[in-house]
Amino acid sequence: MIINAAPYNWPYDGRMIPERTALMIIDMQVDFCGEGGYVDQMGYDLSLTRKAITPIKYLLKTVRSIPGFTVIHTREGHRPDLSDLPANKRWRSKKVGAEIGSPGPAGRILVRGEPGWQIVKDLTPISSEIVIDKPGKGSFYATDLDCILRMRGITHLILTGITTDVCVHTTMREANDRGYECLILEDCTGATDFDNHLAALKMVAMQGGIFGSVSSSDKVIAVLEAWTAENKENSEKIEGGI
Ligand code: C5J
Repeated sequence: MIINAAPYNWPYDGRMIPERTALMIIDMQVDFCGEGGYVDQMGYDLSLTRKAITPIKYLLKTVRSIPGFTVIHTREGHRPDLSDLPANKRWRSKKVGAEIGSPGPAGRILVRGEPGWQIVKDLTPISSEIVIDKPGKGSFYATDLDCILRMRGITHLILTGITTDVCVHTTMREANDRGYECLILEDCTGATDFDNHLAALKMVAMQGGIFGSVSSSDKVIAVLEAWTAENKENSEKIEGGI
């Protein structure tokens, strides 16, 4: 399987193998795209981050139908006692009117277990999917993500979620440095500023794909559906003794 992408068709090695690929859905939490959450409290336009929900939902439906494909959700958040919250992160959030740990309409901001920290209903993980809780922007920092990926033999990552310029980008950079082959989907990501979303995608594509390649969910879905149909046809032929 090869996905039409820019600046190069993905992956570089010409073969996307479901068992070696993970769909990463980063921080699709109420705090980042829901009313009363962290991003809303900071006064940003929620439609810019919410736009990723529907395309991810359709992609997730397709991916869930493919045996062996790993799905990983991440959640940014801190312990209720805030013992994993750096003082500067807290100070900055207070400065913009959304202090991490303080009470808000969606519960304590960016605190684990609170309503705002939950993944939005449309993308609720199912029991076979992995959920990574992270205190930082990158999904590799202070988590067991790398260990889980290596145990499963995963070498290729499809990145979706929010925000394009912060947690998705940080994760993509971390993954790229660890040798994972990354694809980011422009319609399945979003930022608190549209120009930053575009700039983040542009950054990926520089220098021949400095962090990987860029595509969209329709292209991935089309390839996965064609692969499923072909597999079905082949297994029918085997069953029919052809
Ligand atoms: C931010 C994130 N922007 N998930 N977090 O603070 O991108």
